[in-house]
Amino acid sequence: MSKDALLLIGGGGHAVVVAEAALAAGLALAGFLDDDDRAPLGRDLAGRVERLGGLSMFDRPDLVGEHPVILAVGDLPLRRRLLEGHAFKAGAVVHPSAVVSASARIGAGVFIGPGAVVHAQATVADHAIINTGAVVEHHCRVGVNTHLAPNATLGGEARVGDDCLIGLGASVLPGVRLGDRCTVGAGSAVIREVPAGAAVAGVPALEITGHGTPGA
Ligand code: JB2
Repeated sequence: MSKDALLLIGGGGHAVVVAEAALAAGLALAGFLDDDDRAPLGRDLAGRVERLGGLSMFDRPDLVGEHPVILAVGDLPLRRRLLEGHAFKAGAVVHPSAVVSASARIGAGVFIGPGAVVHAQATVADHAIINTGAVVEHHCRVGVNTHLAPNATLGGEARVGDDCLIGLGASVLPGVRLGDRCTVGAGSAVIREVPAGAAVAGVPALEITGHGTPGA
């Protein structure tokens, strides 16, 4: 197995999407880590990728030290926990149908899904997910471990902090800022600044409480 082959952390639905995108981009897969020996990835891509150990990177430090790694679970707090305390080389996956400006800055371990667009001078920080069909307009910043769910759109110069979830089809108007750990409900339109840790939903998006996970 080549040292360049990608190790996926997780074997659920998101991992299947990341693995297929990696293969479409011509990357080799080393395998995946998941506690569940019946995780969907092993079934859906049978013969092309196999489970090599439990979900924690501590389970296979040999593989984590040798291969580029991508977090392939969707749950943001879990992703953050998996990141903590590990030194590893992160590998990015960009689906070949995504459009990424030559002037955009793409961090380590980022996933950019089919049909997504990242425009001029945008920054996508480490371990962010720009999921299927999401749009990051010019001069935006997407924070570390932030997830733009499918078809979410950031207008030009919007800034989203770390560990945020921008839900399916949600829009953030140009220039609007969101702090760290925000959640935006599916289909929302965010028209003004959102403070760190807040959950907002609706058109226009208003702060909500007792929200569960409205985003994805
Ligand atoms: O504590 C845990 C945990 N420990 C192991 N929480 C969660 N959520 N998952 C854990 N796992 C492993 O991560 C499970 O064994 C499972 O194989 C994997 C999560 O897979 P699942 O298919 O449940 O979710 P996902 O993270 O791959 O996909 C979610 O996020 C995507 C972005 C789904 O909501 C998808 O619909 C979404 N597109």
